[in-house]
Amino acid sequence: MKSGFVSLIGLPNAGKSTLANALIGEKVGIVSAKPQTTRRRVVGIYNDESMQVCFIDAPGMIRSVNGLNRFLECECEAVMKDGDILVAVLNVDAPRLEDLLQIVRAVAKQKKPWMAVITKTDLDDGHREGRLREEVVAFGAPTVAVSATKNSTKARERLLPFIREILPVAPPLFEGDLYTTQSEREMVAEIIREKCFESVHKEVPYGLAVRILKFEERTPILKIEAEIIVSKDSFLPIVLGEGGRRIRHIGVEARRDIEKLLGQQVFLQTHVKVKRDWQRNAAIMRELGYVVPK
Ligand SMILES: Nc1nc2c(ncn2[C@@H]2O[C@H](COP(=O)(O)OP(=O)(O)OP(=O)(O)O)[C@@H](O)[C@H]2O)c(=O)[nH]1
Ligand SMILES: [Mg+2]
Repeated sequence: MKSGFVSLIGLPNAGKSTLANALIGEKVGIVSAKPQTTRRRVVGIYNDESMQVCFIDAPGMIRSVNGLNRFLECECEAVMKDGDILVAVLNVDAPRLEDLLQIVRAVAKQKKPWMAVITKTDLDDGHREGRLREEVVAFGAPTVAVSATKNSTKARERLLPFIREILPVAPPLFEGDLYTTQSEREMVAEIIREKCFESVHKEVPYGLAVRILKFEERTPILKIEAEIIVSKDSFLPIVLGEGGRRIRHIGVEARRDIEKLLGQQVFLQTHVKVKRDWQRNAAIMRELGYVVPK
């Protein structure tokens, strides 16, 4: 039996969460067309008869000195340290080849078993893939190319044999039926954040967070109360929308996904609250779980 943690490292918006979801076959991490969607690491678990792979989906690699971005940078670095194996996720649509090579160098530097996955190949005429392969070959790591959205089954079939090859021999770390280490509360908060992102991402790029205030198991309906936190007064009417239309839409979309996730009827209440500059407020950041290690 083989088992271990496999960290997905790439640029923001590289398609790491999409790839993780495709490999696991369940939606464990939220996805959006905007960079910096993933904030805290998400562990998604793949099981079969001969291995258990615990994929760690991380925020994209960025450089920053403070606030939420500093947290994202630390989280990405920590994930690189915590993985037994690293996967450099290289998106062919990255604006600069050099940025992808930086990912490759950062991953190779860790001196751990690693591989490269060239992703979003459906967006490429083969040119960028070819260039990347030429560069990565010098590092001596196995490389596969996939599209996680066009054909996720094929992506899984291509990638998993390589992972199996480099995964350490070890007993499974988690029960076989578990596919993520996130709690239901955390997943629910993330689903709501995803719907907010989809709805208001142009106007409220990064100043938004979600926390669950109540999670009351009351059969047959589960009652959930969530708070959408925004960092500026001017964001409040944007999230609410005209006559509360937007927040209602977010609620409807989120509830649909939450019910699918939990397999039960849900009553979801959402409030929007302004906490000015919460990204620079250590106490709120801590409460949201965005803690920068000392
Ligand atoms: N065409 C195409 N789009 C993809 C593919 N994989 C992901 N995407 C899209 O790329 C965007 C970013 O995907 P995410 O999975 O959120 O990317 P990420 O690397 O997790 O991003 P962060 O969490 O922000 O660092 C989304 O719009 C996805 O639908 C792919 O193989 N092909
Ligand atoms: Mg992500």
